[in-house]
Amino acid sequence: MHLLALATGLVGIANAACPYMTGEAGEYNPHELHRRADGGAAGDTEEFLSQYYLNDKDAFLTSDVGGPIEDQNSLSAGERGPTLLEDFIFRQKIQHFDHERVPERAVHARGAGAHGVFTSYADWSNITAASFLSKKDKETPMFVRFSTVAGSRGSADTARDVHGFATRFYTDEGNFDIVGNNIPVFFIQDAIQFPDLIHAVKPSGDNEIPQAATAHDSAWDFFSQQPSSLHTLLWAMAGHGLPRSFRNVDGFGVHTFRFVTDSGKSKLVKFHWKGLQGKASLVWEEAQQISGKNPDFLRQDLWDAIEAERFPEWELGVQIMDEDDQLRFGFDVLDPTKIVPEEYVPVTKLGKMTLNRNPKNYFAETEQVMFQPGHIVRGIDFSDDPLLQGRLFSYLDTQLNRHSGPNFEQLPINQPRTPIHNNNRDGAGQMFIPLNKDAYSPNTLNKGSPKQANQTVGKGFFTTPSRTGNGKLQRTRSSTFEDVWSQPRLFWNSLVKAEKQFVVDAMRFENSMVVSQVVRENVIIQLNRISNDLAKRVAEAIGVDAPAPDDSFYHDNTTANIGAFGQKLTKLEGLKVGVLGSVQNASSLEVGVSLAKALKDVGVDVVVVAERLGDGVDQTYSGSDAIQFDAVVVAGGAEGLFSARSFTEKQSKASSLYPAGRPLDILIDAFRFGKPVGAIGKGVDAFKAAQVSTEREGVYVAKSAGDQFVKSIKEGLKTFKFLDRFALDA
Ligand code: HDE
Repeated sequence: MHLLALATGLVGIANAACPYMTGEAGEYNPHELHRRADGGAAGDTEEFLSQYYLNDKDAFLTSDVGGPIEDQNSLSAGERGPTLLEDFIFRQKIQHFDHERVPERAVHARGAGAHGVFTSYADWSNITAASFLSKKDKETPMFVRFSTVAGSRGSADTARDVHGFATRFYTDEGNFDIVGNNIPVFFIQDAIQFPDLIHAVKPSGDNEIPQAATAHDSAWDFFSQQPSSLHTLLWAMAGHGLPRSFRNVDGFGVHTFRFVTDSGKSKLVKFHWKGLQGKASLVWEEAQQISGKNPDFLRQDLWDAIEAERFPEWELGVQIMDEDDQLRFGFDVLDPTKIVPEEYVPVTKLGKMTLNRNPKNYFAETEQVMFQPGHIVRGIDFSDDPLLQGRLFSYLDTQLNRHSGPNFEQLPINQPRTPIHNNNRDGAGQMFIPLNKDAYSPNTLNKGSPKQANQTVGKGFFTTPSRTGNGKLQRTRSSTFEDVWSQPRLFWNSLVKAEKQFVVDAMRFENSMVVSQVVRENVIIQLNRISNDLAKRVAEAIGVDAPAPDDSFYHDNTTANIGAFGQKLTKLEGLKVGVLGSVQNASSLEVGVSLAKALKDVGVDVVVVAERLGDGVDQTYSGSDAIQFDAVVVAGGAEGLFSARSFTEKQSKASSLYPAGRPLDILIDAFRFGKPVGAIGKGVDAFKAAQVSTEREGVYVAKSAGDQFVKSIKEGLKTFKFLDRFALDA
């Protein structure tokens, strides 16, 4: 085995003045933008898409071909007779309905989209000719779709899964997509294995169980037979699989790409989206409850944040490496199961993306957007990563299946904001009316147009001049891809104790669903190559003997910036504090009012919960659970609702407006899910009933909701999860 040459005690390299940033460059000859019928430039996505908006305000109902209709009843022969085939209104309506669905995405079927804008921090023309990076403050419209991978379109947002982070730049030189994930590595190294991975992870072939979950035999059978999956698996189990919000994830291009300058110089790059909100994840118990009670948890959060103009932001960064660096770090940078530790190559921030507008129509935009790793622009090029190479075929191919023809790039959400001129013709759903009857090249009859561009004339796309390809044809995995255990161990070594526990807990849960003893044993064999501690702790819970350590696999290296927990949030916008009050005591509801005022400046919403709606109550106990809040405060005056649960006749009567014990459940769950909790005045009695010590970290008690209390709650929200609440293995 070829072990990583990672030095121990990696030292962070300050991301100081960037060596690649240059001053303002001259104008970059942007291609002409699409023009609207009224002559206005449509660089802005909304302005462009608004050409296609269909507004039904104050209009008559019409057929698909424009005739006004009245279609509330079908046409029948006689009042009680059969419906007539002649009824074109009926036929059109039903036929359209029958064809409303397109195939959902084979993977990443469930997602949520948003429009935004990218702003370049500088002129980056010394590292790439990409025009959207050619000038400081240059703006480029964007569309982004976040997703889960395994679940079908109707599954839940908070299934434990890798999350898609697909971004499109509508640049003035065509569309550029970074179709990435919230985890920087992938399960396999060669695209030919993708169907195997997905068949293993998706529900069983006979009964389609379980939905959106890897907790079943086939998934773990594959993972244990294909150990290249271990690194990604660890990231997913550690918390990155359960983000609190799409706004709290980072994104990664995963593969190594290339930047190419106008003069043909190239560098290898890895793309990163670094969230300016900070990372936050859920814990498993919490995520499971959310899946049942609010399957739309993540899409709702994104939608609400944008509606409230709390626009989430990410910085686009790149790790920049020389062409000669491909094997320099002790692993192959073309291997998509590897990160390049930031200690080796820091991330250079190129610009910022702000998501600032919700789609108008889910199907037309979010469902029909078609990302492709093959959508690249001049100045960006591929690498020979075999996973990327395969994706270049798959995404194009799958679009043909989803949209029954080759014209899907003409859909409004997919159209580039640059004019399209080529000799592609016809096909289902052609939206343009091509005027050039001589659709071939070379031609003289249309004066040679559309003309071929090249690197200088027309500024055409060009491949990195230094790229070469030769060698014997062979079906082999590169020997430089062999070591698939060192980096999972690097990841494991770098987690804090509670995160390690989450990984252990997740593996115990998932494998406890695995029926085959052989599969469970194989899983432990692989985990033992990462860490004997991990393997033993999981083995103990799943009926497998503890393995002996295998020192030939182990090292003590660590790296920074890989955890999902333990870093403070940088923005609190859109987080929710639940104030548990009672309509029997008006002053308890007042606590909500004063907290709402005090937390407004940081964009935190306060939700007042009581027995029934009205009088300043936002939600009832019957409709509330701890999962809806990022912090919970018990207001003085509501303590009477928190008697220890006894199910006496008296208590059932007292709580007939909501399930017995609900207020106490909210407090206990909030505490055990690691959230900040607090009490005002007599509200502290609730903590006695909950048997929670007010001495614990993240538990705040005060006489009134004054400045000190508010400060504590804000600090608690920044910490987000109090990791001491989770029991660790001895
Ligand atoms: Fe995908 N992937 N993928 N994938 N992927 C799809 O394309 C595929 C991979 C990713 O929001 C599909 O339009 C293959 C890595 C995202 O619309 C499909 C391989 C990464 C999305 C497909 C991979 C991704 C997809 C399904 C192995 C992170 C959702 C429908 C070679 C870098 C995009 C579709 C959206 C979607 C194939 C591996 C991310 C079937 C063959 C690695 C974010 O074409």
